[in-house]
Amino acid sequence: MSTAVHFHDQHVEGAGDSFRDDVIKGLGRSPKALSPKYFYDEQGSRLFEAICEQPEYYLTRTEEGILAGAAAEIAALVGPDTLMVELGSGASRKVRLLLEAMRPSRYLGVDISRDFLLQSTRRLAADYPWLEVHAAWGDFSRRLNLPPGVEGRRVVAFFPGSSIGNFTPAEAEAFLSRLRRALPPGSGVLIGVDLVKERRLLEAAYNDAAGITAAFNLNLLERMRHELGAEVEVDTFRHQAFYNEAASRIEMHLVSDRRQGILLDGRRFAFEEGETLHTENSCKYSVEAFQALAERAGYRSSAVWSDDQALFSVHYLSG
Ligand code: AVJ
Repeated sequence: MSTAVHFHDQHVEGAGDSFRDDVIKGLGRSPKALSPKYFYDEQGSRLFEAICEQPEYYLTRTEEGILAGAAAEIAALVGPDTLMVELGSGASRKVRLLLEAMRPSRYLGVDISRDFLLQSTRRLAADYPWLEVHAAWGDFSRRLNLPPGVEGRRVVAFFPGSSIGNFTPAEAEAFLSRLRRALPPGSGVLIGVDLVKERRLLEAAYNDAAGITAAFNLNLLERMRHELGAEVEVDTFRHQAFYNEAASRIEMHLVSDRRQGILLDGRRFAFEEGETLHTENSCKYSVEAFQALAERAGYRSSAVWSDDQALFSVHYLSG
């Protein structure tokens, strides 16, 4: 098997163009808000990898522990010779914990960050010469269809990291049900879901002492400057992350420390002192609440794994 990656260009318009449209829409809204998918330019993807290494950010290492411990069980449930599709594949690190046990015949990484995706899948192909590696550059929250030539097999969608938490519960249910209809019958979903827990632990994870999450959040403003030519003074905004208990979610915002405007395309988007741009929701679930959501989306919850402190969960959903 060759170690070349099969590349599929699935981005809809220029990624930069939808960024511009969504920034203009999001800054025009009240309250101001922007999708967290725009965190992940090259620099943002790198900062996210650094977040995963922070001592406060328990999610990554906990999920990796769960996957490593459950790999044989997962493999037995799923069976070999599948097409494994990783949504938001990033550095394609977690899938490595499963490949030897699961022995899928093909892997498709889908990510919005083009160069990062290519580098990661190339490394994967080099390290697993028996695996046919595909990379699809695109926004899976917009389109879910498999690229031509990669469809038509038993599919396991791998959606780790609690990225599902970026959707509200209603959006998550709609997304999962769309995913189920986009994949061939008999497909399953292996999905990581962060669990509801003490406020202190949750808030620490999104306010690391090294300031990496702050840099990740503020990088959105850097992107606006560099990619869109926006006039914005990045250091007049600060990172904010807190647990909204009523909504079971971490919210991230960029807070303006003064009354000011962001200038973009001849428009001025006014901020009051203390006004925020809402940049992310990261929803937390109980195991039962997530199983119920998955069932409403048409799935059967076949198995669930957790760590001994019940910080994080991994679910296998059958379609
Ligand atoms: C990749 C969406 C799961 O919500 O924990 C990390 C992103 N944001 N720190 C999360 C993130 C701030 C992460 N997800």
